[in-house]
Amino acid sequence: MSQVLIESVSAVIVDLPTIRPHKLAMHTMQQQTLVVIRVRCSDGLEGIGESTTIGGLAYGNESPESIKQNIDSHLGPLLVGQDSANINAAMLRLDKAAKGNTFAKSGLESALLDAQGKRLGLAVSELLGGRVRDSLEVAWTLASGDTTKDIAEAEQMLDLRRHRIFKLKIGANPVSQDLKHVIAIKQALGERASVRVDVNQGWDESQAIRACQVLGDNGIDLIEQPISRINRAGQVRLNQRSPAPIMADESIESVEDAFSLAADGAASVFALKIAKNGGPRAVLRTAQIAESAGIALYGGTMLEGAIGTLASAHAFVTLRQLTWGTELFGPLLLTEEIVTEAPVYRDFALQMPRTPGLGLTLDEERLAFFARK
Ligand code: MUC
Ligand code: MG
Repeated sequence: MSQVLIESVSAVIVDLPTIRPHKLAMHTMQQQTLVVIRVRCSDGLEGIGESTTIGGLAYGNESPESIKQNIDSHLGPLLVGQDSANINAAMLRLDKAAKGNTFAKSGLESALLDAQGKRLGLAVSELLGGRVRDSLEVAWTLASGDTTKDIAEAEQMLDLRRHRIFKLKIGANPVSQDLKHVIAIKQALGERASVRVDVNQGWDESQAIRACQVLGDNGIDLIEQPISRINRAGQVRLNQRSPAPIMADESIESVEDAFSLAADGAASVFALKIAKNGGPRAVLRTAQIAESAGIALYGGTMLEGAIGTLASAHAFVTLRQLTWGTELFGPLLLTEEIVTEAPVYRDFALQMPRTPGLGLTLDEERLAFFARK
């Protein structure tokens, strides 16, 4: 078989409305911005990928605009003319020429996997070695900023059998106010739901010591990134003394970060995110580090739309154990879709397609409508 070459790479910024404002410690989202990547190959096939972050530069080192610019100017041209079926060689070429840029690389790796899956008639999870489950439990984030509204939203999700795990975004308000908010929600939901918090680095160690104790004593199951990713020694100390497990999220900006966190004993759970590792294959390297170190896994999100969500999910369904489930609810936070068939959520879980590639088709009209001009 003659080589199939990459003919073009393009990136388009897409702004989509959210069902409500989504309040995080560092940013309130009024909409979500996706970067949709298309890789066209000489056999006429196209792979699609997504590189999405939260709040411009509020969350990470890459913004939608920088992702597009770096793909257009640097990463895309490096791929054009390369063998589209050799994903190892393509990603190695990018890693040699470009430091970091894991969000941009993740969308490109996803698109290459999508194209290769379509070519071979295999779902991306099969390309990654094969799935060991067909669905993934999905948590919902309560982040309206209002305790009563959050409780009503959780009750609705339980009634619909859509979610029974809730993550509360805290860290922006005074600690005592946040703790009152969390305890009120846990008391309202009781044993019907798992309640967890994500502080998004909002506390310092002196605040976190007491807050983690209170959260653990009040039945909160998991505490995500309570303090700054920079304060490694503090994370190690908190991980030793918190009664509820500590999960690393922002602390992992690469596979190498995952290794050093594991070596230091800085968390007992890792949030896996394709965007922060450089793609669905890269995130599995972090998962392997965690598994070897006895660290539990959670399938994280950067609130991607359907493409990034399924790219993540295809990697996560290959994992032996996801003790803490996933939060792959991004498409449900959006009021609009840019694919012809939205991912299916049923019985508290995302149901995985078996169709070739990621299992998605772009809706060209809707994509053109929502693409930033
Ligand atoms: C984060 O920090 O985990 C994931 C879910 C959500 O609501 O925000 C994101 C980012
Ligand atoms: Mg987080």
